[in-house]
Amino acid sequence: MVSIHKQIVLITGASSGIGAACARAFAQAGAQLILTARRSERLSELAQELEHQYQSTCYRMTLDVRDRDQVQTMLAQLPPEWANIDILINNAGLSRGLDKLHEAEIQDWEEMIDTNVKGLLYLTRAVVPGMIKRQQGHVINIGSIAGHQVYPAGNVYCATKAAVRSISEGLKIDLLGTPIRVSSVDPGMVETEFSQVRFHNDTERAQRVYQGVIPLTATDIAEIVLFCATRPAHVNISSLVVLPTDQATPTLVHRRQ
Ligand code: NDP
Ligand code: 8X3
Repeated sequence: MVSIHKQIVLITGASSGIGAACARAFAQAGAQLILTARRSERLSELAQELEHQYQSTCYRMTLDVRDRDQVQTMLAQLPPEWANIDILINNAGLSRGLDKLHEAEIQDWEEMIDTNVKGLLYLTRAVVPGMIKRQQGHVINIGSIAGHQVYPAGNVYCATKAAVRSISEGLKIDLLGTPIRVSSVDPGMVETEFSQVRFHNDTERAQRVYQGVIPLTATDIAEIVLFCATRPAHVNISSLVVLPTDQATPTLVHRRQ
């Protein structure tokens, strides 16, 4: 395991779920964290927790990844001691709705495409040139099983995660010959606020997603992301699909009564 002590790690979507779990795992490993999301109160609470528990140094950045100008400005205005980002974890993302394509809300598509694809691209475009200049860096994208297999009514969400998969592949190819690594961690069912967001705060429907199943936890994924980041420099975990044991495909799930 290679130390990431004092490395600067920018995590998008750190206010919840997998992003918050990554923040905890990387803080415990001694990294310095740039925590970003839209909900600033959540970021403040998390930063306080990490500062208290791990004596971490955190920089909070209230950021909507869909806002290209905001991404560019806020990244360009980072204080010099935070500007040299070593690890970018592109985690911010969401699904909206689970509807047949011809019946879905177009606004839901806009939100998914703007966040999962364009937001990830904006961050990557802003951060990677510095990595190339410094000849050091690692981009870790959170994809999904949905990027590998399409499921009924998953249409646009699956398309965004297939796009993430292609972007990870493309970036890896474009960075060949540099020491910069690109990894994609692609989970199946993880119990977070994901389904709550997907179903527009229909809590009962969200809970049914995980009924009778032992899903992955955000911490399970964070440990894997940390594993990717702590391999020796010549090792790149290129793409990794991780499912609960109770899940074989997006739709084949073993449920206990
Ligand atoms: P959560 O809903 O718990 O977390 C999503 C995070 O993304 C939040 O911190 C949210 O912060 C942030 N986010 C959403 N939209 C924006 C935006 N426009 N700008 C900035 N941040 C944003 O879900 P998960 O932790 O499960 O999701 C994290 C990633 O994992 C997503 O990319 C998701 O697609 C992926 N994934 C999830 C799986 C699951 O089963 N849970 C399985 C496979 C992949 P805020 O609202 O404060 O801005
Ligand atoms: C989240 C997992 O199967 O709901 O990406 O698409 S799934």
